[in-house]
Amino acid sequence: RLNYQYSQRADGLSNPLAKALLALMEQKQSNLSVAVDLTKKADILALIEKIGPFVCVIKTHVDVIEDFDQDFVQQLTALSEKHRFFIFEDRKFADIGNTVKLQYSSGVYKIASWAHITNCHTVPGEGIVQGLKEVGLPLGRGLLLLAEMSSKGSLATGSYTETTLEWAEKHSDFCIGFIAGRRFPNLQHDFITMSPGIGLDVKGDGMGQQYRTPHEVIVNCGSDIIIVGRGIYGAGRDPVVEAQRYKKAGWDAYQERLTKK
Ligand code: UP6
Repeated sequence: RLNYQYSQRADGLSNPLAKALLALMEQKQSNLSVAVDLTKKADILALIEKIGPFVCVIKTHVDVIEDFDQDFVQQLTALSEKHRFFIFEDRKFADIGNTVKLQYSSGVYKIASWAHITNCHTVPGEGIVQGLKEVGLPLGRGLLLLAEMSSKGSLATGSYTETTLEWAEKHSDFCIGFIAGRRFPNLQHDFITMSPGIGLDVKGDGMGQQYRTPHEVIVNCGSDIIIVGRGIYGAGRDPVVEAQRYKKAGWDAYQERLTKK
């Protein structure tokens, strides 16, 4: 499957959102997701307006937005339609099934009502996937399981990661893939692998984050989507220039992988 084009792989995934995402990546020639970790609504929307044309997924952390409101959701949704990208709320749910159902559907954010994709830790057990699925599947949403983390000293390794893969296989109607640093071989179903901790210029952030290049992650490790945050809009950077640079780096790496024997 490493040599398959994203669009060819769409047939092998059962979740309609996963199919649509793979098709969009091929159309936009982008495997770039930008992690928009800013705290003001206007700054976030202005950044997305600029970089929207270059991304397949915009990743949010809505709980850091100081002036979050329903208008933000409407504007974000309008931008996702205008520039054609999917919205991934990086909520990292981590509670029992019943609680995550409420956190996903209700409260201030009502994440399930607008985020195409969300994700969860598997530390509480399989019930977390069941709970989120009850809310998300009827809405046509997709879930990513955190199989690994990019940060130093992460405990998501070994048998933790292995069991996470089993649950994804079991719930492949709703689980579209993983947050991980590499593609996992020998799975029954095909999944989309999204990798954070991507940087072309620096190796870390002094708080445990570890950066690798798009080439390393896509070509050497078989991941599908690079997630880039501060590399795009960090101090002194021009987000449009950087978004194009990371888009090219990610797409060139994918092209190289397709030709790899
Ligand atoms: N993220 C990681 N590592 C993980 C999972 N998620 O960095 O294992 C998320 C962070 C942040 C983004 O929450 O939003 O990816 C990375 O941002 P950066 O490129 O600015 O480091």
